[in-house]
Amino acid sequence: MKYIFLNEVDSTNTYLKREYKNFDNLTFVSASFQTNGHGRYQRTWNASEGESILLSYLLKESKYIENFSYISMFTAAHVVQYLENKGIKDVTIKWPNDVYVGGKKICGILLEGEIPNYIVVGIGLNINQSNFDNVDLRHPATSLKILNNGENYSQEDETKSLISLISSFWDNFSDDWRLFDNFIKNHNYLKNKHVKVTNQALLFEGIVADIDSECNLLINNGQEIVKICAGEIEIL
Ligand code: BT5
Repeated sequence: MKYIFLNEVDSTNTYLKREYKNFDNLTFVSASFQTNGHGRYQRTWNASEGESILLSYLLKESKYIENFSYISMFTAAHVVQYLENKGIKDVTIKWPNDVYVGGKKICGILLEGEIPNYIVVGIGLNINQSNFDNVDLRHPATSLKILNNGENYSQEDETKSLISLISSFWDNFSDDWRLFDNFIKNHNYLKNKHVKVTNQALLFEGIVADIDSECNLLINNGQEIVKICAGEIEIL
């Protein structure tokens, strides 16, 4: 495992995408500030300097790069563990790429890359932000500071603690990854919620039934259970 810290970068994801040929599997990059932090579909990821975990890691070994959904869900599951280890309650995974606390977004995950060559996994996690007034939010947001009565956190310490959880998971990765099945299912924010799926050509409504062992979202549309492997979910 290699860890690179940058004071400022356009985006830790973009940095690893540019440099992936020069780095090994499980290289982690974090930054104090991003000038072009982004989410999916070119959306902006907002984070003031020093107030967030802004972290990306590189996966290059083909045995890992099977499925975007697994990697996104495993990463989210580690963010959940990291938050629960800090005593935070009501932490859930909003399929496919967010972590929520008490129904508010605390973390977003972004996977980019070129299969089968590499995947970059980016994590933005709010630690010290206490005001989101100037942020164009699609969903309410929260941070560790808000949840912990105004306590400030060290960006460096928190980033290292999350890296240590994630890297030990991938170091010990084996076919037993299915042990995570229940953990992910039990933290499914969308379970039993009425949702709309907007997947480019696909557009329908239904009630979320579960997440299956391949990390697909299962939705009951009233006639059958439909399996969704990627896309945008809106709660109705
Ligand atoms: C995501 O996208 O949630 C993935 C965000 C990934 C950010 C990390 S930071 C390190 C790495 N480098 C990058 O450039 N990116 C990754 P999406 O599901 O598209 O959600 C984006 C939406 O989240 C925005 O349109 C806003 O509504 C909202 N948002 C922006 N900043 C936020 C924040 N700090 N906290 C909560 N929500 C935020």
